[in-house]
Amino acid sequence: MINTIAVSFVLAAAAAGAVEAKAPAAPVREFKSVNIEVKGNKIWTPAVFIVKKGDRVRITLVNTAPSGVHAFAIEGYPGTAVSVDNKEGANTKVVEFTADAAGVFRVFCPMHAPHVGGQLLVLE
Ligand SMILES: [Cu+2]
Repeated sequence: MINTIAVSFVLAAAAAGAVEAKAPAAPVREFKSVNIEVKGNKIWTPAVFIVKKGDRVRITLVNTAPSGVHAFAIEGYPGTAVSVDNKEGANTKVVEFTADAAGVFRVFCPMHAPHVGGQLLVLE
């Protein structure tokens, strides 16, 4: 009788463990990048984002450049393009996506060609 109860308890515990053994969610890689201006050069800094394929990526963008609105986009990742105002209280936007393709992708401001660019590196 005691053995039967003990076996039942072990089986129940094993079943409970099996329910909890789900695949872990992809990690979220968080970044904050600020747009600054140095002697007329507009720069998102940091401008290099290194993640692994499958990661969820969240980049908070803050525009402090006095020249006005600037944009942010990652070539090859549609949906990452946003414009960010520089007005206090309205100068932050969040870009979020899944890094589902490995490689090197250009980060740039679609509004201003001479903007200092960056890179998204998605590792296999
Ligand atoms: Cu710009």
